Amino acid sequence: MESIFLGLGGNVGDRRGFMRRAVEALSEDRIRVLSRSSLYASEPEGSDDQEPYLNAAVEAQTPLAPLELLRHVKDIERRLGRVVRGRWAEREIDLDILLYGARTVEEKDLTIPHPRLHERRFALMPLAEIAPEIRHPVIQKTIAELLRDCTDEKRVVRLDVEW
Ligand code: PH2
Ligand code: MG
Ligand code: MG
Repeated sequence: MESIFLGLGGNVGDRRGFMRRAVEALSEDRIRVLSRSSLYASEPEGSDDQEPYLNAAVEAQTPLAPLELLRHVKDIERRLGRVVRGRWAEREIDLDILLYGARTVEEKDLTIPHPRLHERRFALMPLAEIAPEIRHPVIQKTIAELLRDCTDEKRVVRLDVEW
């Protein structure tokens, strides 16, 4: 079965608790989490007056099709207590589908690979930790190469903590 990669992020409340509970919730039903990256602290992208984020990436397998997976992760965000705010607003927990095997998806509510993955150090750094050799199916570079070539200047720091 092909691997999927999810990006996790949040910058409100008990950030590490939300990240931990997100992985637990993912593992509960129809998703097998195979590996997870370290936690990363990152400067907020898109808005300067927000708290720093925690970010991470996980590798998983699932029988859910891409749009089913999207509904499923949105449901987990809701259950964990994500408050609905604007698009670039702060958030308790954000679960993004970064890659779904080598598939490309172009739907109204879902683009895979994630359209900003290659531009975001906070997404690439955790992903490169667990999947450096995976190739981006559109850009055709590996994740390690995308990270090497990434010009995003926002700071991202790997944290040496259990989670
Ligand atoms: N997510 C965003 C907007 N900005 N910045 C960081 N550092 N990490 C994020 O996960 C993030 C962001 C929208 O999803
Ligand atoms: Mg996001
Ligand atoms: Mg999202």
